[in-house]
Amino acid sequence: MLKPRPTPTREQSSLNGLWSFCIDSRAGEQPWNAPLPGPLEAAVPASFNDQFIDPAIRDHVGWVYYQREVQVPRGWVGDRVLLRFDAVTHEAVVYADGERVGAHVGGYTPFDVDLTEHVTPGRTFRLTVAVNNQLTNETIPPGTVHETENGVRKQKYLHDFYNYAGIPRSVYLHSIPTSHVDDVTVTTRRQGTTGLVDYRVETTGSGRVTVALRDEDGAEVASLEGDHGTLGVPEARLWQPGAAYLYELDVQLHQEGRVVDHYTVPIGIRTVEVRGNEFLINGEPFYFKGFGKHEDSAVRGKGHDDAYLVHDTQLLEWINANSFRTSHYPYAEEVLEYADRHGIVVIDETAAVGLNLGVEGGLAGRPTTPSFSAETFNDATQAAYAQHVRELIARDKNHPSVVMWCLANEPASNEEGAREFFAPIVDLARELDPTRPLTYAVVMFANVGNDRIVDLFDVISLNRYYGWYVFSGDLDSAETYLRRDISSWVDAYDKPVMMTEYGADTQPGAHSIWDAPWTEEYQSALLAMHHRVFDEFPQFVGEQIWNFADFQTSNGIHRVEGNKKGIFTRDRKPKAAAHELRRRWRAFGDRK
Ligand code: GCB
Repeated sequence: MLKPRPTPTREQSSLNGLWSFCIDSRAGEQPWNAPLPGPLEAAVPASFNDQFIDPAIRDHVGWVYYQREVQVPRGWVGDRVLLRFDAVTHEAVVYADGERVGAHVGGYTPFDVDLTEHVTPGRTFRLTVAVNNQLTNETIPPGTVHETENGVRKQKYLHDFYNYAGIPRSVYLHSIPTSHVDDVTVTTRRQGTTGLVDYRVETTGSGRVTVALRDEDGAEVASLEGDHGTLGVPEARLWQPGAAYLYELDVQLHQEGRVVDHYTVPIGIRTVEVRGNEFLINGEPFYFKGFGKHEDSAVRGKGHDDAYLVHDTQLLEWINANSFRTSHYPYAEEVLEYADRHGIVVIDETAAVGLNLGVEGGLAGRPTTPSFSAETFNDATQAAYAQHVRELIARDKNHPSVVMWCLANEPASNEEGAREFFAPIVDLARELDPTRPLTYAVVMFANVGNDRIVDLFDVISLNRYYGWYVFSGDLDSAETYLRRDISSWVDAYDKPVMMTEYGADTQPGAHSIWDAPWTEEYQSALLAMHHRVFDEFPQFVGEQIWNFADFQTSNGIHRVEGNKKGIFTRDRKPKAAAHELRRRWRAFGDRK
């Protein structure tokens, strides 16, 4: 799925800004047939929840409506007119002047709605988007809705971040020519110092396809004719962690000697490979230093914000991190484009978080019902999951920053049915992208003895909370158990092992000279203990702390205004541990 981009044959107009807004109980019947009632407006892109002070809106469960007038540029006669939603969380139905023109399920991947037959260039139309924020056992991520004794609908979910919803990413009206480039897939290899760029172009409408590759100075370094082939780049500049280099693949579709469509894809020439217990980028061992993150900030919730993107990346550079995981869902595509340009390494995670009835809101419990069954996570859940993986890989396959897919966070990989549930998803991911390694984040109570799926994956990624949820305040015992746990994986598998989560909730300003949970000293001491242990294992390929910044969660007695495991506060101020990490990761240099 190609991101809309203005090119000589394509135009776009942003629909970001203020839209009329209304929740279903106040909207009346079929609100898409008329202007929405009431004075509310909501900003796009942003989650709607925290924009409003009314708790009935913030915690609303069900449908909400967004609406605005849209002007179709008069010059688009003869082109296809599309609407692009970069994300609508979690389900969308789209209406143009009251007519249903499209729908999509899945809150973190983009979709297009073709309006060509429904709108007229030069005229306006009323665009209404119905947005449903409900999670069920058949959505990704899953959840359940129930009604209180007082008749209030409540959304419950198993993941530990607030169920922000709405239109959190950009919306565009865009035009593409009738005959056009539908998709471009690029993979890269190396032969000595020559970079090989394998490409495949899909088109609608017949015609001649030409491709040209340009370097950062705009000089053409290779070109070919045909909808697939391999471009050779002598003395190729590689895309490297910390030293990005991007070429531009210029794709043109010609008919009768005329260029009818033109599209450009930034690409990086690099290889990724797992060999034994090493993770190799461009044939060199790579060690992940970084964080699990969230798309999360005050007021805008999960809304994408370029200023936070720039600032967060500055902080990653300041702290000497080289990577992050898009926990626990695909992030806005702008984030990956930025990582491509700035040499940041990304583990791209699906929204499959919470496929585990043994965990709730970050806490482990004892599952009363099996996670995988007809009533819980079933064939329909698996189908939604497969569709999500298809959409994620379609969107992100060409980003050089993405070096690995993380297919799930803390699934019930220890339960019966896990293998049947996940094996087809693993096969699908490998078929869609044979070039990138696969991993999933292993929950604390899935161990070498009871995990049923780890052999299907390439990298073992552990989420462990020694010193926090277990041995809280007892770092001595925590260290013993952590060492034993890592040893058990390292001994059992000839695969790279990394830590994708470890950390401690920390209230900035709380201090102690003893090992006291919640203090800044305790967070530092817990991390130092982990690092001591990691450094004993040559098979270890990375450390990603939970979390980059504090973030909002659902209510719970173990959460104080959300999860406080950030190394930075929610407004991105460093806690004491940030300075120590900065020193550790600076000293690391190119250790591996
Ligand atoms: C986890 C989850 C993460 C939580 C974290 C915690 O294992 O993967 O989403 O936020 O624990 O802090 O409890």
